Amino acid sequence: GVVVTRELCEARNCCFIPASTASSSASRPSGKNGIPWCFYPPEFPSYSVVSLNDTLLGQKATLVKEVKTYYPGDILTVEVEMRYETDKRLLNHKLFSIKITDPSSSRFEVPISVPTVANKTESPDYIIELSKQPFGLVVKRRSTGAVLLNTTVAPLFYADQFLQFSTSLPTQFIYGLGEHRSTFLHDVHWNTLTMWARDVPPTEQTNLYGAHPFYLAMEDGGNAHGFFLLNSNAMDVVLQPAPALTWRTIGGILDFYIFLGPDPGSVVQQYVDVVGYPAMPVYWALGYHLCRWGYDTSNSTWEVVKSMRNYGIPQDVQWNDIDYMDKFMDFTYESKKFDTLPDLVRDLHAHNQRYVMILDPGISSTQPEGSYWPFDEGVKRGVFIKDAEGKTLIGKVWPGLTAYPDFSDEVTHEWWYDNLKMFHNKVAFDGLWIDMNEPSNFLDGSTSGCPSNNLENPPYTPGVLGGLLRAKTLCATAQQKQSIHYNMHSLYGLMEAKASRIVAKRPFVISRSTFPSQGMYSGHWLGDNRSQWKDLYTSIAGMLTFNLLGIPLVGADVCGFSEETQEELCVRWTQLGAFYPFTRNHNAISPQDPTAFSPLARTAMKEALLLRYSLFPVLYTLFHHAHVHGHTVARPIMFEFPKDVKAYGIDKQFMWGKSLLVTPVLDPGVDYVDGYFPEGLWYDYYTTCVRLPLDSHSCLLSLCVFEQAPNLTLWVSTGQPLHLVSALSQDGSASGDLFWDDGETIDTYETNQYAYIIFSIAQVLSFMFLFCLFV
Ligand SMILES: *[C@@H]1O[C@H](CO)[C@@H](O)[C@H](O)[C@H]1NC(C)=O
Ligand SMILES: *[C@@H]1O[C@H](CO)[C@@H](O)[C@H](O)[C@H]1NC(C)=O
Ligand SMILES: *[C@@H]1O[C@H](CO)[C@@H](O)[C@H](O)[C@H]1NC(C)=O
Ligand SMILES: *[C@@H]1O[C@H](CO)[C@@H](O)[C@H](O)[C@H]1NC(C)=O
Ligand SMILES: *[C@@H]1O[C@H](CO)[C@@H](O)[C@H](O)[C@H]1NC(C)=O
Ligand SMILES: CC(=O)N[C@H]1CO[C@H](CO)[C@@H](O)[C@@H]1O
Repeated sequence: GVVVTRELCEARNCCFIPASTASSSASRPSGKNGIPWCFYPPEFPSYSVVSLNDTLLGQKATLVKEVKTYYPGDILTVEVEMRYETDKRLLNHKLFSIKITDPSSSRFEVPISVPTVANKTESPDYIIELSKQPFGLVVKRRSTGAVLLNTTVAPLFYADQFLQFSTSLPTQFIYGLGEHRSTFLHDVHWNTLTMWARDVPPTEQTNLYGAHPFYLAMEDGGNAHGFFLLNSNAMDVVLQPAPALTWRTIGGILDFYIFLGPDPGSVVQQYVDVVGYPAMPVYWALGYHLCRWGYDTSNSTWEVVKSMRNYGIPQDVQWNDIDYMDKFMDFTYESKKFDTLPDLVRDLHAHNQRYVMILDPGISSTQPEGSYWPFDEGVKRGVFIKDAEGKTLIGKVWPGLTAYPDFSDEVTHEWWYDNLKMFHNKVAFDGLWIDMNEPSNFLDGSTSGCPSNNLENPPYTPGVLGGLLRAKTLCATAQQKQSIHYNMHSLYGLMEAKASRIVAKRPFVISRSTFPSQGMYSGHWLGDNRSQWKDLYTSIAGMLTFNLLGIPLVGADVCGFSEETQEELCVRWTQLGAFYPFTRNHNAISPQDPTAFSPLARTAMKEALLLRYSLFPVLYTLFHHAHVHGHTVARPIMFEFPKDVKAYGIDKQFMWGKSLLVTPVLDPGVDYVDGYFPEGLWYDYYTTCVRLPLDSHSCLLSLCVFEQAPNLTLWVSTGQPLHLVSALSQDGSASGDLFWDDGETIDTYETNQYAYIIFSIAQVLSFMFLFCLFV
């Protein structure tokens, strides 16, 4: 981080409070805990409102600043458009959005489609107060008066490469702001979260694979609100103990949304309504996935599959990492060591299992002309990202020197599709794992470096790992169809995922790099973690955060990716992983699939996976609600108990939906768990839930949870009878639901090819009535 000194601070006309003299009684946040504090004085040059007019959807203001600040490219006149949005759906009166632009020249805007609204709300849930001189905005919750946003605490900056505003926060309880490795609840004590997609093993205080400028906040009294800055440029989000938050981005515009909730689940729904609803996954996406970097041959990959079958351990999907490729080149397979790959895939299909392999964006650029169609054809069609001079930019990844497809261009999507189709004719894969799409580069920028200018070396560089925008990626000046890489960088994974959804049935894509709206196109795994107990624990926060970001199909590498796992850790991880929405065992060193361990461990893992398979109807129904209503699948306890402040920091337990609470073992050498149970009547799923066997022709029921007889694959399991597992509340009632369709046809909900069944039980005078409603 940047060292704050009196000189640096005062050079910017700011006030400085050294760490030692800071007084904790001051109302202004001061240099507590040895951290000095630099802030803008009230008289710092800022914008004033010079005109304010009503519009169809709200108001429009012109802001003018008289005096330039020290940032180059200061824009002295900006326009603010405030929209009091309403919508025919659930979001009525709950959304307020603001767009601040430069009226004299158009600036980069993130190319994702957000809903356009037609009408202005007449009775919003919020009150807006505009401060004219200096410009500032206060947003209050009408029902409680809580101040959700107050930007008058610091001046607005709107320079070409430096856009900043700050707000006080009504709470210390802030979540979201991915992708970072941290506890689920963020620390607001001088915590800078930098966003800029980056290939790096998950590390604290570091920008990771994806960028998600969205937070959810819990207010006093259990209300929740959300805030989304739709901006893809490199940025810092600085959490301060006041509590306060500063957004600092180096490009684009300021375009933000406030979601009024008022409960946390509704905030996520309102966010997802803006960025896009997650796709309904193909049913087998929810099965057990097995992968390894280091299967030397297709035969050894196959051996594991056969061994899993022999031991009766569920497995729906087998994967390969880059080992399968010929010299690590996309759309090839190593014909000697992986000679039987097409046969393996046929065998998987014959057993109702699936095959997924990795694809990296980098396309080898050094093969003899005429020998590697993907590159030759790509050059011909002009699909690759260009350097500042218009030549194909060359970087380096696993196959050596590579060019990078520009997925912001439709032409590239066609070329990508053609490649996939040709490869599919050889190896009939079922889904794609798109890795290295930050995009990752073993070099900084390109083989020939990058130009020296203000895009490569902006006046201010956020706290990105490596200190340079081009660190282990492409030059900021690289040219893409829709804009320069400086603007497009963190969108690469999103655009590649979009290009990769190309099959007739529901596509299966797992992406490392992600951006808001990614859930429409892919799931995500939490990256190259380690086989350590700490990584087991932090995976829960990662999973919960991505559910909050509208990407519910998420999980960590079960048993850990790097370093050697231990048997006990791997058992515990499989038990937790059985409750990841997406569960894949993957690693880089010795085999760590369930069959590699002792009979005791193997059996424990098998039981955990059978439990997951028996709960498939629950999980599948939760994904339906994510797809249609923007609900979370795995969710923090506080989503269901928003008034219970004790639940706000919990990230060692989580829930599936409303009624299933998971309390995993996260420490070595223990055979018990300490968990928190919010008020209510809780049943032990294993011992006290009532199981009523019902065949599939009867009325199907779901209350506490819903089970099916598990089997080796979900295809077989879903043909088994369903059981109702009921857990009644104190008054003897319970309810639940089930979504059921063919599991793979696209848009079954949208085209009415599904069954949706709602159940409720009421107990009157010791008779139990079962109600069943088919919708
Ligand atoms: C508001 O209206 C006035 C007078 O009609 C006009 O001069 C001004 O440009 C308008 N301002 C904005 C922000 O549209
Ligand atoms: C907008 O308002 C008009 C007129 O009051 C109404 O007919 C229309 O249905 C509204 N549209 C939406 C999306 O609410
Ligand atoms: C907003 O912040 C300013 C500056 O700290 C403060 O004077 C003002 O009272 C705040 N407004 C509200 C509504 O809290
Ligand atoms: C894989 O197994 C097949 C069938 O047993 C065999 O013909 C082939 O040689 C093996 N491939 C390798 C690389 O060992
Ligand atoms: C799968 O189903 C078959 C046939 O019903 C049964 O024999 C087998 O035991 C089941 N496997 C498991 C793991 O439950
Ligand atoms: C190989 C690998 O991914 N290991 C990394 C795991 O993460 C730590 C930091 O959290 C790195 O130091 C390791 O290199």
